[in-house]
Amino acid sequence: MSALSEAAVERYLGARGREVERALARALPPERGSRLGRAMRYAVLGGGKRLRPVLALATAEAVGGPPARARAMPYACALEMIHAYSLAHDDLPAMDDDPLRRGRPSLHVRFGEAMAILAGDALLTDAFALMARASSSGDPARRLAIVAEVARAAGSVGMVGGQVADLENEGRRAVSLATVAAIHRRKTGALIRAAVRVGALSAGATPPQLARLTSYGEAVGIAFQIADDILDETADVARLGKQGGGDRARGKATYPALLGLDGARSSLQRAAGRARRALTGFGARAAVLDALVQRVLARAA
Ligand code: GRG
Repeated sequence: MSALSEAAVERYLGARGREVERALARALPPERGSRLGRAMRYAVLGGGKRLRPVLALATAEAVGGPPARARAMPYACALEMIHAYSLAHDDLPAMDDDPLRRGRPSLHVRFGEAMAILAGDALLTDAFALMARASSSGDPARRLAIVAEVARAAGSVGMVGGQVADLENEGRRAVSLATVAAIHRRKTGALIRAAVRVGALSAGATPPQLARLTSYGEAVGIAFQIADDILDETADVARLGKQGGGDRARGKATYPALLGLDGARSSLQRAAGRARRALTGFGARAAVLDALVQRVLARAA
């Protein structure tokens, strides 16, 4: 696989990010329409790394080139709308009770609790409508497989189930590494895995390609979570001069809490290695997927 220069990766991610922003702005209800529409736009637009949609687009491109990337856009937007709903609901007083999101007041702080719940509900529902309407990927059976994939990743066996498991384990002593890994596989990993698989499915990946890309998506999901935990931990150490704020302070078991910072960094490296090895065989077309792994690593460096 030929490595991309830092500048080329920057250009690619910048271009994809702008495309995603434009497509999201079109997919959401208009700004002037209603307070609900404004709340939905506030939750989605104006922030966020857009990791999930960019993963979906870059995977589609790795399989089928730029035309496949364009066809994957409705699915990429739907994944980001679901991600935005999950963050809005996660910030609610009944969950993490977080007044800030992406450097701004959280949705419920800005629009009120009831509207934050309803805007999240509407984002989730509209995401499925967007995928159901996505005629660009042709074959209705393929579209149905994608919709089922996203439903599985977002629902009771995926993200929501993972969030429930996380809440149930809060404050418990001696949570094992296996439990933490299982929670994150569902809570954050499932949607990241789905982003990769949706990109692959929409581009018509062969079963062996899909299997390799699934391994990539699973390893990226793990790497992303470990990096997030490390960032949380090191930011707290820098800010508060002590170990463990963020999730750890809320009584949640994290990778650094279980493994120590060095152990978490080693696990992160191993997950990144698995992700990169899964791309063998895709050649230069997977250079962006490879660069995204490097990005995840760099965040926690
Ligand atoms: C409430 C149904 C429901 C689910 C919530 C994903 C999730 C489940 C909660 C998010 C809590 C959290 C902060 C998890 C850590 C990892 C994570 C998902 C961070 C946020 O994702 P990024 O970094 O966010 O991709 P941006 O803002 O860049 O989109």
